[in-house]
Amino acid sequence: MAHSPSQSDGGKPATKTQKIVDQEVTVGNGGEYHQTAGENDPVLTTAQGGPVSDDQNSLRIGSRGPTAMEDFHFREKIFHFDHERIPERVVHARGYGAHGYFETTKSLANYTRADIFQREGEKTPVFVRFSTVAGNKGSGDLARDVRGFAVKFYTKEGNWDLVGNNIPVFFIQDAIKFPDLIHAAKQEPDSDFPQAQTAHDNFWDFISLTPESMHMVMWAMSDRGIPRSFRFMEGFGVHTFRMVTEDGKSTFVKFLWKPKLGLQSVVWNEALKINGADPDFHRRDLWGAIKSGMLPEWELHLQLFDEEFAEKFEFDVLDPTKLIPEEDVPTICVGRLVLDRMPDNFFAETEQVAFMTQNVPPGIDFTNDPLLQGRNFSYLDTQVKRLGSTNFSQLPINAPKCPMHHFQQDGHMAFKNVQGRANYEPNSWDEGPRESPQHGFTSYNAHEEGEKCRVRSETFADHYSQARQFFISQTSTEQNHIVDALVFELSKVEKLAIRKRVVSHLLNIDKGLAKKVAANLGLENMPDPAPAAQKTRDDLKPSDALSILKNGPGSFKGRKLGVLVTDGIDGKMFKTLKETTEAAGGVVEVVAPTISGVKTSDGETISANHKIDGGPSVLFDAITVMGTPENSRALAVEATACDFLSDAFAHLKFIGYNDGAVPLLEAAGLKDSIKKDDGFFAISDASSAKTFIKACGDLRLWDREDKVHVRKK
Ligand code: HDE
Repeated sequence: MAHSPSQSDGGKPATKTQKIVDQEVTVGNGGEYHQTAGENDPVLTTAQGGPVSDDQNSLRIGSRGPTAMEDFHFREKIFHFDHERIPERVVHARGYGAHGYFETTKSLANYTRADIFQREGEKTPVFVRFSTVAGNKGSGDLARDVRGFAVKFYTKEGNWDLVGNNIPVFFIQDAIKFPDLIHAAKQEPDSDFPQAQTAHDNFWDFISLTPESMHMVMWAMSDRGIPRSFRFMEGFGVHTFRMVTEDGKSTFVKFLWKPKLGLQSVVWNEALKINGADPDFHRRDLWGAIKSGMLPEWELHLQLFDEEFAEKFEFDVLDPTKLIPEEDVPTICVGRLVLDRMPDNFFAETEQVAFMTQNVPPGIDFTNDPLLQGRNFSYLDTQVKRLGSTNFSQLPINAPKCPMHHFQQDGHMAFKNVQGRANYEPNSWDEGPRESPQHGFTSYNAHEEGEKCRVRSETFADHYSQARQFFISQTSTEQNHIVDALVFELSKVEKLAIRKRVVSHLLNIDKGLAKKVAANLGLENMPDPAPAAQKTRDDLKPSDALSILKNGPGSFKGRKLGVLVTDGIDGKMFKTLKETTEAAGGVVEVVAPTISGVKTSDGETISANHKIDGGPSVLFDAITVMGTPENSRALAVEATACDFLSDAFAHLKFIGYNDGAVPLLEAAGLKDSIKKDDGFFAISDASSAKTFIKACGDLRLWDREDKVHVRKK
């Protein structure tokens, strides 16, 4: 059948959901494939609804002649394609989102009139978008970077956007510095590289000239900058907000999200390799978890405090480069966030979602944090630029789910407009909405007066004490990682003066840290400490909440075991290992020499998730290798199979193995380690499989690090 027109249904819009099926295709005269609509299939139409007969060939004059201008289907198709892109976000361009709900578990009626916090058990729909900050939309997920953690609550009193990060403090104290910070962090303007990384001169030049950034630099250089996945990271509202009651009483509040699965990050060399093996690692993780019913969950914690505490706290609660240690103001858990549904369409939802810090419901209010004040100005502007019309709030992902009545009208792409005669108020037509002093948003009645001035408050002047407190709160492993990260980044900085200037700040944080960084950079002369407005306090106590390793999971729940297999293995043992992993809440993925999988000794097929060169061990939290001696020897020739094992070892992972796999472990250079290293587990029965998976709950064997990594003391 050649060039047969599709069956027409008179241009009715398609009603059937599109699905991928094994369709019969016919080949046309010119060799092109046609899939024509059957009796019950939706008919392809133009955007105007006109049925399309041929979507493979444009209209032309003679089979080898010019294209006719009257081909409206071709014109419309190409025109629309040409306009598919919208500007990516100037920051946080790369992101991934999901739907879910927030359940209030503790009433806050004594602190706020916000409806969302009144009733225990109340569920509020949410959309959450996670992101990196500096990279472009197509950059890798494992960039060392801050992660955005933005939550849109569709409350009964309008949308509340809590637009936070996975780090509780920020680089700068005043929003006026934000363009400079971001310019410096992103690609350099002449070369347009490096993208999605801060390891370059411009960033460290700016940072070293901006001492207020030092606290956040410590966080970004810690393993917080390379989370294992969105599911294993915390979120923070950063600023101090207010909660306000019906009768106008205000309480300060900080918002914190704590993941139910505990905190986890990857190691840096692994991050570099994940970006190559699977740049969508974090996206795939969230997608896979939600689609398989392992719903990610966080608890919402609050730190509530009053003016009296704010007065006596050693730092200014309006300063976004400072946090309040949980030891000073313990957190209380007031709700849970569960993500249970991926968007139907990435662009419509995740790309077009518009978060704005100024979206707050009655009962939640701002403080004078100068960064928050600046953000409240910026976010509305950016949405108009990005989404192209003031009517972006009418898009389904942005529209409130509560009733909405206002007199805003018209503009580009308005599809909801005022009905009736009255489009203003007050009016005497007895039509339309009216303001409500009882229910409407009222600002906290703060008393403000002062001289107009461009100054930074003296109370913001201590830039190093909390940076030090963060550093001393880390385990020695985590401290070493901070050293390594600083050394990595500064080794990419070409100007020696900039490297030295950074070290001069580190001297104000911790002398040992500065010394190690200087030694590993090979700096011959230690610089003088940077001039400091205030001397670093050494009386701040370590805070356990600031460490990832002190807040790990202790179980393998939600994690992934990669099992490298060869033909001829014991199928029952594989099954036992899989069941043991799944019983602990983990997932098994199979890596095999070919994607069709392997045959067990019983002749059964174990299908593969990855061919060996596409499934490196960096994609897994722990690994097991199972083989027969002969097939292991044969596989040892494959370099990626050896990399699978040696990388897992270098990345401090727990390694399970059966006897038959030993030749492969030996080929990977791990012969001695099998016996000496505590991270190897021989798996031969249900009990040894259980012991192995239990050990995997520790996630890494940190003690191995000194054997695989050289660092000057
Ligand atoms: Fe943002 N930020 N930001 N930011 N921010 C944006 O809004 C801005 C800041 C954060 O998933 C932009 O829609 C200024 C702190 C997240 O869509 C823009 C300042 C924190 C997201 C903007 C800050 C954040 C953004 C870019 C300094 C943590 C992604 C696109 C005063 C508390 C939201 C957009 C999403 C996005 C401005 C600082 C978090 C330009 C001016 C501090 C998670 O409006």
